[in-house]
Amino acid sequence: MRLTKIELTEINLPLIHFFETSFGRTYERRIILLKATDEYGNEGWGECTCGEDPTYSAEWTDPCWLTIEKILAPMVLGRDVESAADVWSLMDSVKGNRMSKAAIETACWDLEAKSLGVPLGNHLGGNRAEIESGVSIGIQDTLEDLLEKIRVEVDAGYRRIKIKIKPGWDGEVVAKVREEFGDILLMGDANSAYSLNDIELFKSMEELDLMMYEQPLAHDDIIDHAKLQAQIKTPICLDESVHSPDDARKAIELKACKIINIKLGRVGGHQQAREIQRIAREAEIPVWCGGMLEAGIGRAHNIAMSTLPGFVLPGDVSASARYWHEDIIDPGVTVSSDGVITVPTKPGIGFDVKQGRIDDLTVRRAEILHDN
Ligand code: OSB
Ligand code: MG
Repeated sequence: MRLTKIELTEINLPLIHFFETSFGRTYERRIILLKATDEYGNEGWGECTCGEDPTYSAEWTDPCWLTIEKILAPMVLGRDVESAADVWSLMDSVKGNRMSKAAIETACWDLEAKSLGVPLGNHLGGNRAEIESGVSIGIQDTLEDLLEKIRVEVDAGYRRIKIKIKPGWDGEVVAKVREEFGDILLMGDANSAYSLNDIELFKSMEELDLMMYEQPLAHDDIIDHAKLQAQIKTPICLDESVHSPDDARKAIELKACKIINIKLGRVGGHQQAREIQRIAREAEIPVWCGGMLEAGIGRAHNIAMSTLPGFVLPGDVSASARYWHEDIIDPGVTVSSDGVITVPTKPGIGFDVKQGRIDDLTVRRAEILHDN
């Protein structure tokens, strides 16, 4: 594979409903889309999953744009690699910046799968025809709002409900949800809002039978999570702390978690995600696919990744209509009344990209060519 052109497009896409985590609220996404073209004119799409500000991770829209345009695209363009699986290694000398790298790397996987005429999930080594879908529900203004939101999603058939927690919106809220909805699959995501000083809170919530506590402690921590996990039965799931296959190996060795959330952007693309999935599977650690409020291209990549064998728990990949009035792919992602997404069977990401919709939402573009 040899890329000849990388096109960047920033779109601004308002969310139907704000999304609030322990670090703040998002009303409108600023999303970088990436189109890669090879020497034969094959094309592939990727989406940079960074946030609008550096609160979930250090990466955010403006520096990601520059990093792709000035650093990563020139490293990849014109270079010959055997396959998409080797694109990661072209960017090896750059530290961090995994969401930026993933935007390029995932586009190369789409391009390659399309040029071979196979669905991306199969090309990655996955074989599921459908994936189980869960929802992530942000912090709401009132408990009533939260219960109402959960009711809608439970009635829609979603297989698992995740709610965001933070100090002041935790034990009592989770207890009310449990009381109202009985034995649904329920979990809490803290986005690193707590410390080891809160250990009594996590112990007191044990009786609420959460499937897992997602990233309770610091975004860059593994060791304190191991200390917490040693004192509670509820599984800890790491999100923010696992960037690489080595991070996953260390977290598993130290018993810092019993479950891992894999996000394509956070880990740097499909090759890294596959590797983390393999390591977790060997250690019998279940993984699931997280979400970053992606538009359709990112959502489609998440669906493909979720077909890999280690993805045994329902993920955060849910219907486009929960987020957008109109998605940038056709059709939008839909979820059946029994909570599954049918994996598309067309080549590559398996959805058509709506160029007209993207044009309407575009605020800037850049084209990076290989000049030799
Ligand atoms: O921690 O999983 C997270 C959204 C933005 C940043 C971090 C997270 C999330 C979600 C939303 O939980 C998942 C989704 O619906 O895309
Ligand atoms: Mg999370």
